[in-house]
Amino acid sequence: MSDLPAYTPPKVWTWDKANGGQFANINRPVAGPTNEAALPRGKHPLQLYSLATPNGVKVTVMLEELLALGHSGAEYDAWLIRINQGDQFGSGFVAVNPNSKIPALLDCSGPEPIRVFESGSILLYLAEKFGAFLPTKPAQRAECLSWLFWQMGSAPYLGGGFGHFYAYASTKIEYAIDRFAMEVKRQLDVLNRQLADHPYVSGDDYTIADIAIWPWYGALVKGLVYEAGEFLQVQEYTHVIRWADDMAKRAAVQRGRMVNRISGPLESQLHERHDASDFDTRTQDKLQAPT
Ligand SMILES: N[C@@H](CCC(=O)N[C@@H](CS)C(=O)NCC(=O)O)C(=O)O
Repeated sequence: MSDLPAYTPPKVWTWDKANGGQFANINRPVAGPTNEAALPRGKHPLQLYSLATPNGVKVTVMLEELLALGHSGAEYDAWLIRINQGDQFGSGFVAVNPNSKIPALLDCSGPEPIRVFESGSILLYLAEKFGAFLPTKPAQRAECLSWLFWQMGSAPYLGGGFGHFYAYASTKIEYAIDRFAMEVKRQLDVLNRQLADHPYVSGDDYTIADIAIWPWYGALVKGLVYEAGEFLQVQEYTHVIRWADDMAKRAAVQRGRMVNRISGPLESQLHERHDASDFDTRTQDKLQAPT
């Protein structure tokens, strides 16, 4: 049982600015821009404004996979949005995503730019635009979209629920950690059962469902998020681990996870990507090397 003092909510909630923990500078109860800041634009048809969190990595993996398939129209500029510094509240970013969260995409290939926000929506938009990684037969397409939307509905329990209370909250609340650990283990079991019978999440083909799910649940079973591998006993989910390992071997996945990455080994960090050659010449180990 928790020994925290009992809390009785007041009649009307008020914002205690100081109570935001390590996210105090970005959490607030209102939307909209806080400052004027235009977004940069590069030369490619697609402009991505992002950071290599699991939601951001989904999109850079998708773009690298499209390029690997030969879709030159998927060439992109990836600009870094430092969410801990509040870049997502600049007026330019809010114009592309009124929800002030990465990733956000601007498709400048047509007469007027098209904005796309929400990682699932971006994956679907790109899959439809290029006719790739989304099955065309109705049953397979429905299965793929079901898993894509499963991810979008499930990951907030993992990130905002389990991850927040287990790793980030300044006070460890047993009730909250129990509730979300149970749900995350249930989600892992859902995936494990599916992957026991199928090479990929939605069946025989590699799709946007795999691309959406891997950065969250693939990383989780490899013990890479929230240092929670032992706590959740992730080694039990053997089929998810097999699939995560297969995914990690893909060259496009390896490239995608480097883009907009600002932590980890310097050779894995490509803060901005404007050209395919940047992977060889502009990682942080190269940029920081003494000349
Ligand atoms: N449902 C959204 C979630 C995006 C999201 O939560 N992005 C986080 C980083 S992973 C963010 O930008 N947070 C900044 C903030 O909340 O101010 C999606 O899948 O695109």
